[in-house]
Amino acid sequence: MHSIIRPSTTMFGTSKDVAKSLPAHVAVMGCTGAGKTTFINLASNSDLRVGVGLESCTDAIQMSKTFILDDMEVTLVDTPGFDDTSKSDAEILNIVCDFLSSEYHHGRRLHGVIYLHRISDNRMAGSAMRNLRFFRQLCGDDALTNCAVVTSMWDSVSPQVGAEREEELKSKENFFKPILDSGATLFRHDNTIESTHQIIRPLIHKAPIALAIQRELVDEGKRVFETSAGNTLLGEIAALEKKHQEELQRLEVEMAEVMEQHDEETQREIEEAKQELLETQHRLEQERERILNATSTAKRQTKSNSFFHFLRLFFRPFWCCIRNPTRKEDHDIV
Ligand SMILES: Nc1nc2c(ncn2[C@@H]2O[C@H](COP(=O)(O)OP(=O)(O)O)[C@@H](O)[C@H]2O)c(=O)[nH]1
Ligand SMILES: [Mg+2]
Repeated sequence: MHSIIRPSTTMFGTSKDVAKSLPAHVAVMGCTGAGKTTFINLASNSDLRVGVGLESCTDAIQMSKTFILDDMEVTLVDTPGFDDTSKSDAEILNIVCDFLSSEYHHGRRLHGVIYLHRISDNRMAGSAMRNLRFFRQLCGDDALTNCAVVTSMWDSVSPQVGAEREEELKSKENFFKPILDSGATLFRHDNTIESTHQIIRPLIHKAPIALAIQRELVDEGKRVFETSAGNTLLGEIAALEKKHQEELQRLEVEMAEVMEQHDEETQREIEEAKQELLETQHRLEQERERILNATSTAKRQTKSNSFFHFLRLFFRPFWCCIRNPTRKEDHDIV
């Protein structure tokens, strides 16, 4: 389950009065190493652990300290990237779905989502494309007006190179263009506290939203694998399994040939390659099982609620008779 860190409240902005409205929650998404935790720590004066080297260190949902911005209480939600070094995409999807469905189930909507992308990346890597796709599927196009696409690490590129990359990201159909066209706003983050607040400020003044994944899991009662994000992940696993199956068949044919030639060294190499493929196949099967068996918290709560509801319905007449045999009308009240 997600950890909730809420040790104190930090004041920013003009007034030190107690915040007037409900706390605004803003989630931060993006690749591992995009600077999500650093952004959150800076904005909220929190001390969530920041990544060192290539290892990711946020493999659970973490909440920042609550801070005051423009007289509003704000909490930022740190999410693990879909390229975590210790958890598979299915595990990350389950963690994110669990958190988002539980929040929505309890009536807590997000004010916005921030998607971070390193401008220092000289190409849109596969992991960046995957994270962007998950971000879009989890939010859904209707929620993009409450989203900010933020480029980070401007200090690691020359202003000219950064501006050229930004232009490309803005204008290409498979990068940020469709997201911006649907209402998301593009920001540059210069690693200062002022810039974090400039990005968060417009989001907290909007009405809170329901993300597509929250509607799918809670309102429509879908299981994780039936959602748009879960379905795409299952499709990817199936495509990989097919590719590996074809590779295995090719190796079998090759093995038959080298056995005829009594080439023992090549036989050993093919056997090793087969073994590796079989292990990958096994991991893919586990990954598929994870998605197929995933049930979001909200769904579990709804199920257990309906189970207890059923028990109450069933036992209520007997219980009422024992307590007060004369008040028969009570039997119908649940
Ligand atoms: N140069 C530079 N490094 C940054 C910036 N923001 C974060 N980092 C570093 O990038 C690494 C990954 O940051 P982290 O916040 O853990 O990324 P996360 O995985 O998205 O949470 C850490 O070593 C940070 O110190 C930035 O704006 N400029
Ligand atoms: Mg992090």
